[in-house]
Amino acid sequence: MVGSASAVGMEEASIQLNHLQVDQHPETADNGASAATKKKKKKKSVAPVVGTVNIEPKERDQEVVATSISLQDDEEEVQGDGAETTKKKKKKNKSKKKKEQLEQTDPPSVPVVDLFSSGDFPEGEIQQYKDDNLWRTTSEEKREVERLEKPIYNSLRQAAEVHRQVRKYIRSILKPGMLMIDLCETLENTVRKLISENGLQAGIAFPTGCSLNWVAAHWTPNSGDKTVLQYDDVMKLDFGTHIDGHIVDCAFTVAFNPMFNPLLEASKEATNTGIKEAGIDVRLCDVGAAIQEVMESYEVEINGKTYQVKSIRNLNGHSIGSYQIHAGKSVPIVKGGEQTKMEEGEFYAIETFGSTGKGYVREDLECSHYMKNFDVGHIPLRLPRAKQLLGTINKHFSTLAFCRRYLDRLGETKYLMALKNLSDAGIVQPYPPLCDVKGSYVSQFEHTILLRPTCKEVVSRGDDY
Ligand code: HZE
Ligand code: MN
Ligand code: MN
Repeated sequence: MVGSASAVGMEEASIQLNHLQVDQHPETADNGASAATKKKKKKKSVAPVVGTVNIEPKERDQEVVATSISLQDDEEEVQGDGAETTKKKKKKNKSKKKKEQLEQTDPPSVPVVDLFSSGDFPEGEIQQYKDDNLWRTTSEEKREVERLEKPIYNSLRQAAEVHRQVRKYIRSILKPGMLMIDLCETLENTVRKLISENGLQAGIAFPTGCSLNWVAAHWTPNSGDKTVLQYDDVMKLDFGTHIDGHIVDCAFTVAFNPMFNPLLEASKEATNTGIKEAGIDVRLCDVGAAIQEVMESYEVEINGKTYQVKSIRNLNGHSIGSYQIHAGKSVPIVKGGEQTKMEEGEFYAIETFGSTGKGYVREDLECSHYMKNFDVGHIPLRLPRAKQLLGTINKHFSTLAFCRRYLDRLGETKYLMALKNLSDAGIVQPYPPLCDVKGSYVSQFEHTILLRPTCKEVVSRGDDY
């Protein structure tokens, strides 16, 4: 689970990701420049807990709330006798330098490291393993293993907190009529700010999927695309964040027309079922069967025709490794899958796709997503353009996925032939859009979960989904 040499790429062999340390602590920053407002009270909230036995997670450090009222640093709100609210200068107390708590702005601009001064990010939803009679929860041996893994969990929790804050903001600005490319750039720039983007150590884990209608996955606009979001669209927003290669892969579906609600509910509940079913020594096929059962219990009426929602049989969840979005194990979303078992310490993306179409996807449309093949070693290249492009890919993405827009913003031009050469050489894999039949509608929900030794943690869980 550590950034391997192949994750960095052989051309950058001198860089040892797992030995690099980001030194970006909030305390070292001069904290003045931020436009953030300050508040006096810490708002505490607790992660939701499910399962037969409630295990109290530790309190979240603080919940971030965007406010419309901004107070100056040296002002506080005072309620007078009348109804009017006034602003009053506080006495500055230099001896009592109380650390005041930063809160998020609207639009969000405060890096999440600055919002959690302890350096500890909130735990996700904790679930007890099914049929576990608490022995894992209490085992001193298991708890010891977890203490060693704490820095990795914390990195994932930071990435997840960024995901929650970004999706909350994006939902608030989503409207029919928006250019898809503007939506993506706003989302991506918000991730960059909140995660304190820093080379390969913190940033976007893969391109913003915003696949529409019968396109299930892996569509993002290429530069110049004029697609506009419509009232009757069903959009899957699938975006990823990472800290030190620890990836959060998490997605939801947006529809403005409430006629699609049952389709969205189907995949939301199917994903929650997959999460509940997942566990150490659980067979992947059992997760798939449980998911399909729930998914296909839903019906949706679209323009007067009723559909039984289908699980898309050739899409699945997957294990996640460091700098590796798909680490090799697939979590089916229909019955009849593999008998392979989930194992302690693994990370998974649990995702399900519900469809009114065939329930089967094929590659179609112009490609936007690409990723280096994780297992490929150093391959000498003679074509100078391909060699140069590979240098850019290694430096900026390593084995993380990227899209054409990301190459454009780095100043790369006329790279399509070089990209084709890298793909023909087996170095880079294209990931084209995955489509069900034209005219159908697909919904998706996805969370990243940790199979911790003592419990299951739904790290990307929020109050939204
Ligand atoms: C990208 C990207 C986002 C996923 C993948 C995902 C992905 C990665 C299959 C994948 C399977 C086609 C790729 C992905 C992404 N999200 N599964 O969530 F470029 F921007 C790898 C694979 N492989 C076969 N073995 C090699 C890896 O998604 C499938 C749905
Ligand atoms: Mn995803
Ligand atoms: Mn995924």
